Amino acid sequence: MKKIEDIVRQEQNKIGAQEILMPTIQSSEIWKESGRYDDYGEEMLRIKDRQNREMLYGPTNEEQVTEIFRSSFKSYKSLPQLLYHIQWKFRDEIRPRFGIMRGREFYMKDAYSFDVTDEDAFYSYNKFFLSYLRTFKRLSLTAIPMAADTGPIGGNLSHEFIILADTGESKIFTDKRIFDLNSEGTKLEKSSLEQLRTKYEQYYSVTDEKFNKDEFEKMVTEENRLITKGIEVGHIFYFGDKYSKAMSAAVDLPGGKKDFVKMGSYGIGVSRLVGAIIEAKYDDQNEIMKWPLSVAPYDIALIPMVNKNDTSALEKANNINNELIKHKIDAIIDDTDENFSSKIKKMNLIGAPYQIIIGKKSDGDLLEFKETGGDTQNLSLDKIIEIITKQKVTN
Ligand code: 5CA
Repeated sequence: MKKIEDIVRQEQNKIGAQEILMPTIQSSEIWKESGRYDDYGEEMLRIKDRQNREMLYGPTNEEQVTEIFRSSFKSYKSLPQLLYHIQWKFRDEIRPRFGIMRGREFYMKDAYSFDVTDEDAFYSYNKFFLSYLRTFKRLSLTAIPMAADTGPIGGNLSHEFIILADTGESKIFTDKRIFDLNSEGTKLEKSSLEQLRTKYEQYYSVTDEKFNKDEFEKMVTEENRLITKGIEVGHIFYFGDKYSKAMSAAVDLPGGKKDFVKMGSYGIGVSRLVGAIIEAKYDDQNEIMKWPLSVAPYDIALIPMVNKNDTSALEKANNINNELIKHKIDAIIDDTDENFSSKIKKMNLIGAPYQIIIGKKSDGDLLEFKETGGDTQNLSLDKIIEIITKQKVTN
């Protein structure tokens, strides 16, 4: 999860967002100001401190960040501001399911944008749109932006980023051709970002709350229609001055007037992504989980044949590991004396994307190397290091 978090962070930084860290426990006062203290209902975990003040465990941070903004920024000259944090959230979900996929406590990246005009705010929205496509691509996922409902966050412009999975909880209606698109060549400039949005929005692609049968049939020819299920890994919203007006977050404009700032919010389910990647990458027929190298718990598994009387293969594994460390390749060594086939089974599930198998007769320079689930090749350690290093660079 920390590796996923790092990629999410890097892609936020690339669009100019700044990292902050807001607390998990919030005061009810700001939620009363926005009007959501009552609206949020049973999903909010409410607690009291020793002075009997009403507090809550944050399910999201629109109010908290608006509070920080209004006490820190007074002028249009400080805008835009793109602020994010990566922090635990709590929602007392009616139906927590599938472990980390829908947990009550979960880890989220949430970002918030502040602009003077709607036009600037859409530019900010589109920056996140691009950064989400880039983030999910680096996690080796195809996440499709779909027009979505805004629910308790509010506003009228919103996209969910969804990856296809039979176990997913979101029902989606889409034009298959959207899967052929990507964000390559898009620049962090207004017109290039607008083109990116237009490119995606030319194809019908919605979640069930937005589904309209007539529109779907009119816009998508029969052979391109896809009705399936997916996992929501990200969700972005534009809601203008919904919070800034209610909470008086205004800035001075050039002519001396003041105006409420225009805001959006942008979430990625960091802990949910761990489960989503497993759903996308697990091969249940062969019982093999191959993590994308960018977030794999280990780059490579070393699987030596070990028994009490002969530890030579284990020694060899240790020597290989020392060499790998020099090249910043992170290995896990299975040093147990279990039988070989159960070791392989276990390592196939742990999911390092590469394996080296070190049997009894494994002397000489060539090693039994394979991509997890692939065919064995006999290669020198130098060659193996070269292959993995090259893969790491492209990630
Ligand atoms: N304030 C907005 C954007 S920052 C917000 O909270 N959006 S959200 O409700 O859509 O959540 C953002 C992402 O968090 C979702 O796309 C989803 O990937 C993840 N998420 C939401 N609820 C849960 C949950 N109960 N368990 C795991 N992940 C969740």
